[in-house]
Amino acid sequence: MPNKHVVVVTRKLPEAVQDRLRRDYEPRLNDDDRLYTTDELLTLCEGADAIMPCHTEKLAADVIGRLPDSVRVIANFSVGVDHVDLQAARERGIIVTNTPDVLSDATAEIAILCLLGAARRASEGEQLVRTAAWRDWSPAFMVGVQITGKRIGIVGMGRVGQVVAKRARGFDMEVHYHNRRRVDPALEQGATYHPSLDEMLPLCDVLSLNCPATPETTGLLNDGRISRLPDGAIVINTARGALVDDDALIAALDSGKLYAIGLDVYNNEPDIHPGYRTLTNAFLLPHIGSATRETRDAMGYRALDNLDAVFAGREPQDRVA
Ligand code: 8YV
Repeated sequence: MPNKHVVVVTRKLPEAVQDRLRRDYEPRLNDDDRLYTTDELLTLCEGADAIMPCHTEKLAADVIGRLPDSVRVIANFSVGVDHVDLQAARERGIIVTNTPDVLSDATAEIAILCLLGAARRASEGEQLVRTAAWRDWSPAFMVGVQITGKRIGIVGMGRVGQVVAKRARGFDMEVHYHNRRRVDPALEQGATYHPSLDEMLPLCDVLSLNCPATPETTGLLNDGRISRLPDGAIVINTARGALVDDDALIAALDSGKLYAIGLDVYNNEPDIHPGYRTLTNAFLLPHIGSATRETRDAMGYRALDNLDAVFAGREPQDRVA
């Protein structure tokens, strides 16, 4: 039997995924689930054929440049690939793959949680109960905003955006979207396409960010764009923190321009902008969009399917570089 290919697995993956890795590869596992330094990672990669990283490993151009020649493929355990310098990988002839589709439902669930959590003041309410500060009930107590029948604008009508739209329809929301291209009308399900983001913004009672972080989308939600939203709008972000200008968002929450936000992703996770922590109108989650047992297994299998394809000499289905 030929030697098994060596795979560096940067974080502890679900047991079933690690079992398959042990069966088909020679994995270098991280059972302590410790975040490797770049130097540790590069040392671990000596003689390895592949890396299975998460978004916690920043594979910038200089890191890719220092990878040993043996590494032929980076099979990400994530759909987002903003942590990998794809051009640098291409230049070194390293194949890069991601894990689309399998996390769309889980991430859309968290988008709806962010939406409801922000609109119905879930953080505040939970705090009141937990800290025994809940004293009374009155008609004016903990009044939030109803989302049923409101307008939602989705930025990025890809796989996740489409599921968010579907769930939003369950709340009778009117769906608008901005995307680089109009999606197939059969997939729109009555949603209105806006080629211009700026023109869509005044229609958004709720704005949901669902596009990848790229140089073009970095800082997309800035002061100017926030000012185009209706007063009292709600913003939710389950994509990437880089899409948002934190100072502008925090200022808009402070001033009351925005009613509330629901965030699952941030710039510089987990050391997020401290301004978010004290805002009562912020519903904040720790990047758990894909964190369900079912989805994490499926992400691992999908990454392994990609690895299997590369080592079998086939084109991996989720090649991004
Ligand atoms: C993952 C995500 O948990 O897949 C992505 O792009 O943002 C998350 O849902 C994480 O990135 C895993 O590496």
